[in-house]
Amino acid sequence: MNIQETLQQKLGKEIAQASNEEIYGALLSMVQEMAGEKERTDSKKKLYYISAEFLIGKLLSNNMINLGIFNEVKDVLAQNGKNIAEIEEVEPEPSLGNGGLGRLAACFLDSIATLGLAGDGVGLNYHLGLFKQEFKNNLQRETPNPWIEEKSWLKKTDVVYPVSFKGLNVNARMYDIEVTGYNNKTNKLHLFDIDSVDETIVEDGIAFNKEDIEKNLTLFLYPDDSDENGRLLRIYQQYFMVSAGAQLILDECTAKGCNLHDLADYAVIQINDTHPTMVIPELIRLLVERGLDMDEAIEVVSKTCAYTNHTILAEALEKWPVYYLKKVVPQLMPIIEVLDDKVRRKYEDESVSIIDRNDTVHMAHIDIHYGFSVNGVASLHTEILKETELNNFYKIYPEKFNNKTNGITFRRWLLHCNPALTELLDELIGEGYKKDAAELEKLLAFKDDDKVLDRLVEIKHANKEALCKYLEETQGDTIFDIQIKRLHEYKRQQLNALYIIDKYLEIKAGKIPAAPVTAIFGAKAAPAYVIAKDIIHLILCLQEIINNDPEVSPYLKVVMVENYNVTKAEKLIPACDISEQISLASKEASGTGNMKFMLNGAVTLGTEDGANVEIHELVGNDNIFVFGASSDEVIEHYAKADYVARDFYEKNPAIKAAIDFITSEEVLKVGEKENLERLQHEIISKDWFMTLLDFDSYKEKKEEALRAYADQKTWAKKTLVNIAKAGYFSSDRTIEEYNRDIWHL
Ligand code: 26V
Repeated sequence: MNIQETLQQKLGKEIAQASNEEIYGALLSMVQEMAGEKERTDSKKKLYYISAEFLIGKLLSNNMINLGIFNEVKDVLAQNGKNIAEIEEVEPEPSLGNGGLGRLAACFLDSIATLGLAGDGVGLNYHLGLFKQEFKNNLQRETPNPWIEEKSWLKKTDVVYPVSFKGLNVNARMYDIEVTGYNNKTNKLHLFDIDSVDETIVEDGIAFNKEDIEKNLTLFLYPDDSDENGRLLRIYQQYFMVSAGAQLILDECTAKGCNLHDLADYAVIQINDTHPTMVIPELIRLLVERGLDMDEAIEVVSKTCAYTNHTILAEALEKWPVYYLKKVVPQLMPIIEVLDDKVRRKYEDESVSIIDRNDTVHMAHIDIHYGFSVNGVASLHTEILKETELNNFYKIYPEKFNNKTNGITFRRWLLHCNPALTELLDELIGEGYKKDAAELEKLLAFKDDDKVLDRLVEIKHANKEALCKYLEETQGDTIFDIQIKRLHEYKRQQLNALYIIDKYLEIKAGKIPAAPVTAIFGAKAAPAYVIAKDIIHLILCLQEIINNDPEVSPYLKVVMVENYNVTKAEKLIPACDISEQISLASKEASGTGNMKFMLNGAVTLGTEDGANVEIHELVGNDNIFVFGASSDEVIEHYAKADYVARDFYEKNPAIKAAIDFITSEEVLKVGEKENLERLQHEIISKDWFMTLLDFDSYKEKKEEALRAYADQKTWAKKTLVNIAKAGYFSSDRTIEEYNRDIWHL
C-alpha cells in the first residue's frame, strides 16, 4: 500500500474530505507503525541516557524526515488540497523539558539512533510538564501545560516496577516513545509514570497539594521548590525515576546473559547533570540485594556510570540535607554513608567529601567519586571545571575529566526548520552533509559567488516574512536581533534591555539610527525567581512603550514572544540576523542556541563564553562580533570581590540614564512600581553578573554589527561562512566522541 492508500484506509474517507485533526491522527498512527516495524539497534552493551528532561519538540515531521517519507507525505497532502504546515500545528508540543540540558538530551537521542548505536533515554512522563507562560498586565503568569492527548506518541507498556519510599509503596509504569534515526534503525525513550496521578488537584495557576505524592508525583517538571515540601517532592521524583530506571537496566542486562558482576560490559549510564545521581546508590542497593557484596557492588557501579556537568552556577549544583533523604529514601542513606566514609578515609580534603559538616549531601561529589568519567560541555567550560570549580577533584582524578563540546541535530535544526536553505545546500554541495556535517565546508567555495549570496539573502528574507506572519507582526525591512533562552541574570537579558532603553532615549533626543532593528526575546522565568520575572516585566513594559510610540517605532521595535518553546524556536531561528549570546564570560557552560543560529546563517554577537569561543575560532574575527570581559577577568573580579556596580552607575551617564529610566514616569504608567524598583535596586547595588561592566563594549559592538548589516553583500558572506563552519556542531560529532571516549558501544 502506498502512503495515499494507507492514509485513506486509516481515515476511512478521502484525504480531501478529512479535517486536519483527522489527518494528524492518521499520520501519527502510520508513522508509529512504521517506526515500530523498524529494526531496533542491538548490541551486547547499551547506553542508558538518564535525564530529568527531554525537550523533544513535536515529533510528526521529524519522524517523517528520519523515516524518509516527509516529502512524499507533503506532496500527497498537497495533491489533496492539504497543507502539511497546518497539520503540524495540530500536534501539541510535549512539555518534558526546560532548557538547554533537556534539548541537548533530545538532540543526542536523535544522533544516537542515527549513528546506529544502542542507546535509550530514561526519564519521567510529566503530565503538565513545565508551566505554560502567559502575559497579563506585562507580567508572567504560569498555568499548567497539559500536552498528553488521546492520540499520542506515548505507548503504554506492561512493564511496571515497584518503587518504595518511606511509608509509601508505588508502581512505576513505563511508557515508550519511538526514537527514529535518520535513515537508520530506532531506539526508545522510556518515560516512567504513576497510574494514580491526578491532574484535577491543580488549582489557581500551578498550585497543588505538594504532600499528596500518589497524585502529584509526575504532574510537573521542576515543581516549585521554595518550601520544604516542594524540595521533598523533587527527591520523590528523582528517586522514582532512577529506581525504575535501575530496575529496567538490570532486567535488560540479565535478559542478555549478564551475571551482574560484569554489568559494565552490558550497560553504560550517562547521568545528565545531578538530577539522576541517586541512580548510583540505588544500583548499589539493588546489586547487594541480588547477592553482590557491598565493595564489589560499588566497584561495578563505578565502572558503569558517567557524569556530565552542565553548569558551574553554585545554586544549580544540587545538595540535599541528610534529613530530607532520610524522610523520603531512608534505604539509600546507609549506602551514601559508606560512599562518604570511603572518601573520607582516602582524602583529608573536606571539600571533596560527600556528606559535609552540615549534614548535606553533595550530589555532584557522588558522581565524580563513583563514576568513571566527568565531562564538561564546551572546551572553556571543561577548562574552568578542571582549573577552578572542580580543581580539587581534578587533582585526584585527572584521568576522569574530559570535554565533549555540545552539538545539535541538523535534522531538526536545518532540514526541518529551514527547508529553503536545505534545498539550496543540496543543490550547491550535494546531500552528503546530512550524514557527514563536515561536508558543509564545501559551501566556502561559493563565498564570492554573487548569485549564491543573493539566494542566501532571499531565503533569510522569506523566513523573516514567515516569522512575522506566524507572530502576527507586520514586517518592515528591519534587522532581526534575537535573544531566546531561559531567563537568568547570568544570560543577561537585562543587558539587552538596557541597550534598548539607551537606543530609545537616543531616538527621543533626535539621534536617528542608521538601520531599523526589531529586538526579539523569548524566555520563561522560573516561577520563584523574582528578579528574572522582574526582567520579563521590564521587557514587556518596553515593548508597550516603544511599539506605541510613533517617533520611535519606525526605528526600533520590541517583541517578547509568549510561551517560548521548541516549536517557536524552529520559526525564530531561521529568521534571525543577529544572534544574541551575551552571558557573563565563564557562566554559560556551552549554549546550543548559538549553534542553531549559526547553522541558519545568523551572525553571533557574543561574549567569549561557552561554545561561543569555539564558534569564534571556527569563523574567525570577520564573521562574529565579540565583546566584553574575558572569563579570566571575570573570575578575577569574583576572587577579588572588586566589581562595584554603583561606580558604573555613577560615573557613566548613559548607564545612569538607562537605569533611571526603569522607574521613570513613562514606565511606571504601564508597569508595577514594586517590580521595577526592585530590579533597578538590584542592578545598581548588586548586579552579581556584572551587566554594567560590559555595557559600553556591548553597545559599541552592537552598533558595529548594525552598521555592517547595511552592506548586504559582505553580510551575506558572513552568514555563508557561519553556515559552512557549523558542521563541527552537529550532535553526530558529539555522540561519536562520547562513544569513542566514554561509552565504547
Ligand atoms: C538545575 C536546577 C537546580 C534546581 C532547580 C531546577 C534546576 C533545573 C536545571 C538545572 C540544571 C541547569 C543546567 C543547564 O541547563 N545547563 C545548560 O546545559 C546546556 C546543555 O549542556 C548548556 O548548553 C547551557 O549552557 C547550560 O546552561
